[in-house]
Amino acid sequence: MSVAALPAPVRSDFPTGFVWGAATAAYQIEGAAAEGGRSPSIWDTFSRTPGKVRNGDTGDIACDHYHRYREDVALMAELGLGAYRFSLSWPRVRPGGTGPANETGLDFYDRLVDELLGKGITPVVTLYHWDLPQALEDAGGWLDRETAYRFAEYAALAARRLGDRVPTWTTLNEPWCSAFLGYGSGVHAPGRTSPVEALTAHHHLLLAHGLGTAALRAELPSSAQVSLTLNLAAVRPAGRTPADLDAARRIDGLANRIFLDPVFKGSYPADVLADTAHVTDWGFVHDGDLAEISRPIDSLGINYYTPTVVGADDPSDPAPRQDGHAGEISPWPADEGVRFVPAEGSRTAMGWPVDADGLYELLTRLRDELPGVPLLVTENGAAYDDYSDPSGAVHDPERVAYLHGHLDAVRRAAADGVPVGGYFLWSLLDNFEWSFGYGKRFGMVHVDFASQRRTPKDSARWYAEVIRTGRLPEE
Ligand code: IFM
Repeated sequence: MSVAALPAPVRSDFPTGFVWGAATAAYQIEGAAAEGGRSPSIWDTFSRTPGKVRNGDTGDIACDHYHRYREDVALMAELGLGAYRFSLSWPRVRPGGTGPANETGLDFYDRLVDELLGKGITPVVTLYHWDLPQALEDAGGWLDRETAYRFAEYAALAARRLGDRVPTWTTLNEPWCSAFLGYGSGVHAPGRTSPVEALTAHHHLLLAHGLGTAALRAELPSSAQVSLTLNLAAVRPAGRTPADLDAARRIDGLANRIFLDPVFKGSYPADVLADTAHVTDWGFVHDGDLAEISRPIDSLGINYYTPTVVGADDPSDPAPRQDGHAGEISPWPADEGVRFVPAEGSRTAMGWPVDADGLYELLTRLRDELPGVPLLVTENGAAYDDYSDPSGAVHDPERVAYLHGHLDAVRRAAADGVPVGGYFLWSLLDNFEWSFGYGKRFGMVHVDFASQRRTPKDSARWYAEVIRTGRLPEE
């Protein structure tokens, strides 16, 4: 055989076995809020509270995925996804937060998992993506450490039913948001605004992660992977003055090290404890909690959208302090003296600056600080004001450019030795974007919420081609 007859070598830009996926969350897409025995969650309550969610939107119907999951899985298969990251609705699996599992709720996830596996798509389950059963909130929510024990029980019930077919389990999605937006700035459910409560909830969420990890290990086959997903921040100082550097240290502590240290080292960072000493004495940390929280996990999920630039506050500047989370009250406990500075660059429809280097910075930092911990990019994507043109097509060149830049950052990081094993685009579908309602479209598939018609945007076709070839096209 002549050399010329050999097939062209197939060379991927990404590591061997790289997982290509997309992500969603239960409350954002499922709908069927009152079906199959599901009880209300804190987001049902919050979205019904006047003024909390734009336009009064709720997740009652959302993308109606509960009824249309077959169509959605078929779309995933058409796009060539290798994995699908979705969350279970705690109030669907264990309505009211205590007692036996709701078999009807678990039946839905059974069907979804089987549908995925039937199409060769690996299910990746998140247990908590912010929809706490309202009954547990009424009993104290994340301010009560008992909630962490209820979470572990729920984890066990879910793993018992689905653990034979789901290889990867994530305890929590973005506990920073649950604690700091839910209890700090109040822009997320349950809508509380107290720095000490934000830190208390933070600790109890981490305790839930630790107890949940143990519960999962007890139920799952030894081959199963247990993970945690954090929205870590790529924190940059606005300038080089000591005050700017100190502001960056403080926010790095509250965004990153307040999670990474307890989970991977079994301790809270001394500087964070000192910075927050006027807020709390951290008496909610009990003996043994940090040993629970630091149980080994198999990988760390990273959600990245935009960098965080901070400097020293300038009291003479009348501009309101901003942190990109839509609230007037700061989500950060003990951020006195810190000013959030908009990063450079074009912005998405969320107003978030586009900066792919932040993802590279974050991934390489984790390579250096957590040697040997496998990483997954469990969310990355952008909202734009997409619309369907008269021919029915949805052209979203900005999203394609965003994805291209961020996937290139992942490619560069992998080439520089970061053990990053996969990428999950946020999101599969346009969906309920929390306090922004349906006004912000993150999907690679457009959803017409009146008709529930799904239309893959240009970005979906682009992503499918990247998956097929394993390569990023030339710009
Ligand atoms: O929609 C959210 C998701 O639920 C969690 N991560 C960020 C996304 C975009 O805001």
